[in-house]
Parts: sequence; structure tokens; C-alpha cells
Amino acid sequence: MTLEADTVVETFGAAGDENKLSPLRQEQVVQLPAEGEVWMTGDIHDHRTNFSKLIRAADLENNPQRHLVLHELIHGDHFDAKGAEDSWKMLYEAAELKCKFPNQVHFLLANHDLAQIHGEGIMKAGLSVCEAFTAAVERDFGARGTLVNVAITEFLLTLPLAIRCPNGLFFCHSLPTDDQIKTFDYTVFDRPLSPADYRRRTGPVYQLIWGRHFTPEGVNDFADHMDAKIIITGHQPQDAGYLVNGDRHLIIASDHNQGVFLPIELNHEYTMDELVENLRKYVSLDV
Ligand SMILES: [Mn+2]
Repeated sequence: MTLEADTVVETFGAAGDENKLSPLRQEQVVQLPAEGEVWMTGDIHDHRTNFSKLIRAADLENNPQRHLVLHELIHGDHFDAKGAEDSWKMLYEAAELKCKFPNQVHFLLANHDLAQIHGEGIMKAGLSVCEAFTAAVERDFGARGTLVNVAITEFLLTLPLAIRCPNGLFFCHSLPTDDQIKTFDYTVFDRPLSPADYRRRTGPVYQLIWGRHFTPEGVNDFADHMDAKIIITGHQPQDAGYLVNGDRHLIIASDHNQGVFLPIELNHEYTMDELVENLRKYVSLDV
């Protein structure tokens, strides 16, 4: 793939504008309509086979009623010999998809995005995945790599925090821990964000997308506050593709060979059992 820096900067800019200006967006939340369908996914982390199958199967062009949710696309396993990590390309593909289908493609801010915005915060095997990501952009765009990295950062800052469906389903990357839920600043969804919202540990954005191991009781509190029936997240790795965490929380993963996604009809109210029945494995897709 040979791309000009100008093209890449322009595409990330346009996709970010689509994120911000979407008629479905209310502050940090995307509000889906009561008709059509949505395909919810889990973390993808540059899993190229699952991503390309998903895009082909979703066939957004021929299915204008279909919405697609994407999150945590970056920071995967494709490294070059010098340790540069290639996931900017998948993020770029997703940005192109947003430009082409602005009302059908929706993102959720994830903790790896926030780490990349800050340029630090996640290590793997003793190396910074954020620096590895940036190194691939600099490798591919040379002197213009800095401009591209700025465009990527600005794009990531436009990603919404949550998606709400009229059937009571609520999507976000993760949830705050039980301790944090007790004092969580729920106004974060309904107002413009400030730097304090992103702050490590104390910021509500940070808490929402970094939290792990919250209990079904914690989820109940959160779901009641948000007037949600069932919450679907990614973030916590699932070898089997998914985990039911109590009656109101489903975790799904899309970043490995047993990964799943979840097609949902927006005009139907689901039970947890129905959601689990609807889960589909990427390996089952014949596309
Ligand atoms: Mn995550």
C-alpha cells in the first residue's frame, strides 16, 4: 500500500469530522435509530482476517439499514524486523469506511486509543506499543510522519464513548471498576470533554475505558444510571470469544480465531440468552 501523507491526513480529518458532526451523535454518545440492525464487535487489534471478513460480510453498500460498531483496532501483532507495528493501516481502512458510510460506521473510544493519543501507557514484552505504532507511521511517511501522527491523534480524539440503542442495549469499550462506579461522573456522556476527563485513574473517560473485573453488581449500578437493559463491551480478553458477566453484561472479543461479533435487530428487545444465541464466529463466515 503506497499512500501519500496528504491523502492519509485528509481521510483521517474527514472521518473525524464525520464522527463529530454525525446527526446520530449527542455529545459523547451515538444514538442508533429504532429500525434496521447493528453489528457489535469486540476488540480487533489488527486481526486482519477477522476485520476483512467482517467488512465483506457486513456489505454496508448493499445493506443501508445496517450499522457497524468498531473499536480497539490498533496495536496488533504485525511487527517489522525493526519492531515497528503496522496497525495504522487498519485504522486508516476504518477511517475510509467511515467516510464512505458515515451514518453506518460507528466507533467507540478504547484504552489503546487513549494510550496512543498520549504516546505512552501500554507495554508489551518490555516495549512500548505506542512507540512501535508511531515508528511504523514514521517509517512509511518519513519527514511527513509527524503530520500523519497528529492527524491520527486528532481522529482518535473524535471517537464517541458509547452507543445507545432504543431497545435498551448500550455499547462501550469497557466499564469503570466497582470502586469507581460508586463515584463515577456520569455527566461525561452528556457534555464536551476536557483534559481532566482523560486523566489517568481519576478521569471518567480513563475509568470507563480502562476498567476491568467489575462485578455484576457494579454493572447493575452503571446500567441503572444509564437506563440501559444490557451492556455490551470488549476490552477483557475472552478465549472462548465471549463471557456473560451476570444478567446485564456481555463481553465479546474479535481479535483471535475464536472471535465473535453480534448482529442485533434494533427493533427487538433482547434477553441475554437471545444475545448469546445470536453471537457469530468469524470462522463461520463464508465470505
Ligand atoms: Mn481495551
